[in-house]
Amino acid sequence: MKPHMLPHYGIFRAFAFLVITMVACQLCSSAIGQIINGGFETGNPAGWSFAGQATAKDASFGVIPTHGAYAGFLDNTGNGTVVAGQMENALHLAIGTVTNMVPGTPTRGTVVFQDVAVSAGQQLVFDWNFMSDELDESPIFNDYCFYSVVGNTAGVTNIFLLASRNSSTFPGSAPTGYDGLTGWSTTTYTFLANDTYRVGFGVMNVTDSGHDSAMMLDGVVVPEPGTISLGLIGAAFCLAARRIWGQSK
Ligand SMILES: [Ca+2]
Ligand SMILES: [Ca+2]
Repeated sequence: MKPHMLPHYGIFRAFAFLVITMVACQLCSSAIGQIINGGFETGNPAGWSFAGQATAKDASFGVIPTHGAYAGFLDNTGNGTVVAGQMENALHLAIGTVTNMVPGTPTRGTVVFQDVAVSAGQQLVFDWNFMSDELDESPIFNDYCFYSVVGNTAGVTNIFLLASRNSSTFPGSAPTGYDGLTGWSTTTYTFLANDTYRVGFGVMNVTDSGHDSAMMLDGVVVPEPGTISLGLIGAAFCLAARRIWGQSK
């Protein structure tokens, strides 16, 4: 290479690095899912789709949110609730999936859900809390709450019981109108394949449609892959670019 070409070549290489890095970052960010309003800090379920009755509560309700001022609140009693089949349709679950989670006949409740595009190895993390007005009633009223993860293309269909009137302990101080509260727990789910998943949360009445139970949600996130991973990807692109431009000299 002639000496007088060097300044232009250096600028061209720097520009090429910049473009490649920007494209790499764009590719990474487009593969990273984000839960919208996972902490319900709008004071309502904005960003969430739902079937049933969903709102948000602040500490004045009697339960302190784990992240910020509000937590999501899913109700299983009231005219706005839906039957199991409507929940299953909303969450892309097979008919009978919600119905068969616990012994007894589920009646009505609420689900909230979002679709999120993730890479294999990313995690869903959320805080939940279950309260019930059934603890001094018969065990046949086995109200429960659950979450589900259903892949768009990868054939993943998961539903998990989180708590029920009969299987959980209720050491927490319950808000007015409820007999007991499980207290907050953090649950983590790891996605095993790249895909878009419908992530759902639900609370259900059993045997009758009265004596309210409710599920609270807060801090629902799918954290981005670690900055170390992004750094490694960036370094790999830089090395590749150096080799390409190095060979072209
Ligand atoms: Ca919150
Ligand atoms: Ca009930």
